[in-house]
Amino acid sequence: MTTPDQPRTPLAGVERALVIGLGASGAAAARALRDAGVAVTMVDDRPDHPAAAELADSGIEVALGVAPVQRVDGADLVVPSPGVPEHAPVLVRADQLDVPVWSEPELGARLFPRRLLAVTGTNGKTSTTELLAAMLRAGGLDARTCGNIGVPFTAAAAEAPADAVLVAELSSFQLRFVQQLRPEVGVLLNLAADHLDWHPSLAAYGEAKARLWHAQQPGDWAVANARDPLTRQLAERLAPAGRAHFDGAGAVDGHGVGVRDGALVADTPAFHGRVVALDELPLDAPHHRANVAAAAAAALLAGVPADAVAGAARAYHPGRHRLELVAELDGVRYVDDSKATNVHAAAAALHSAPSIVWVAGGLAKGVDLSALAADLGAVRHAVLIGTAAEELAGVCAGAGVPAQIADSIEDAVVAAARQARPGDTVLLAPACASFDQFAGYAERGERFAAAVQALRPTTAPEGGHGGEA
Ligand code: UMA
Repeated sequence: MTTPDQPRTPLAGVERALVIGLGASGAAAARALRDAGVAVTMVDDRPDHPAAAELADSGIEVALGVAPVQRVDGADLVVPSPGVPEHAPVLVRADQLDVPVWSEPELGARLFPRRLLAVTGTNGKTSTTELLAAMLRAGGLDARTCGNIGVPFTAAAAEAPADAVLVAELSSFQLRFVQQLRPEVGVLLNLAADHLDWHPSLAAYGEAKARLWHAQQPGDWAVANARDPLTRQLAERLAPAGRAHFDGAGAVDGHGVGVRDGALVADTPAFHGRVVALDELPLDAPHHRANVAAAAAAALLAGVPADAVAGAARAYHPGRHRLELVAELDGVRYVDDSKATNVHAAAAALHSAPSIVWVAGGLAKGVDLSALAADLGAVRHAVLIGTAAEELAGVCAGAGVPAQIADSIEDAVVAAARQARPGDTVLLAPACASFDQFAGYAERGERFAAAVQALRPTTAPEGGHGGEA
């Protein structure tokens, strides 16, 4: 097996590879391996995957509905899709047989070396990745977002010209199986309980994320969250290169970007001083200020001029389903934060408005939801959906917050509208994954928004949102 110290041809010794999962990530890995002359077998738990025929026609062996563990023997490399948990028998077997396991970004980084900046964390990854790419583009670089954000790393890397910079959002699933992937700047935004149905423990989850820094060398930078002790400790323990910090609410010690006198202020080797005033940022929310500080630190450390960083920060609006205002009806704001798929993200959203009717629930992913009790201070009433509804009802009861359970997101919106008074925010911040009721968080957000729009003719004539039901 190659190591960072022995760069050889990227696929030396790999003649047969097993790729698990026919999704976006698996398909990108399989195509790149096939193009490099490797014999590829793809497997998927689903017996009827829609991508199977096209992949099989392109010279890849596809075996559906078979236990992947049976296919490890004889493989020189296993590339699991991110959804394959680290305790899956196929990965345990690969370990026993000493067959290397590379995530798809690890494969892409080896096959197509490019300048790379990477972002991970429990929450804020997508926004920070987008912000960072916008800052690099404002600085004149050809920055391309990829990874967990939606475009497989390998596909983006293969298409990127040699002078492009990849800005990768990487999940713990992807980072768990990296060895040589080496971002020149790697940002760890925050760490809170999530995905404990995939990782064996919170410690293992954190260590998977810290692999972002594993292959870094002198001159590279690890950027951690000054306010998050777990990320600071991981950087101190596991980051071998330079260390910097970000803080969206206070000053930082040493290198990084923090807040002083109402502005983001940087201390980096290339730039010291004021970057942008907080009141120039389009979204006034604590987590957004932290994301901008993190992206600014990474961009400045990568050599982007401060005026370009500031311009991009002023222009950036977070994407869909992230504290997105869907409508304002009779003085009630309806806000879609469907992207808040875990406790940490939902807690941040619950501090974004003074008086909230909270719509939450879904699939809890093995995480204890009781920590949310401390964040319900602004919640007047909760409407709960999905598999975790009962558990969340218990959390609300413990915190003295009235709650009810609804059968669907549509019913939940109607119930929430009945409870809301002028000045309230009806906030969809589920704290859970969506897969028990929806194809993904985007569909959940769209259905929330459609249900809000449907309120207009039906509830308004009854006096709608004006009174307590
Ligand atoms: N599969 C198996 N066995 C398993 C697990 C999965 O056969 O044990 C198969 C499934 O049947 C399915 C295929 O693998 O056919 C799907 O693979 P996948 O779920 O890993 O998803 P991809 O379509 O390849 O998308 C992945 C990421 N998905 C996950 O991490 C779950 C996408 O992130 C990412 O955008 C894409 O690669 C490109 O890099 C999504 C995500 O939900 C947005 N990420 C998680 C999150 O943000 O919380 C981490």
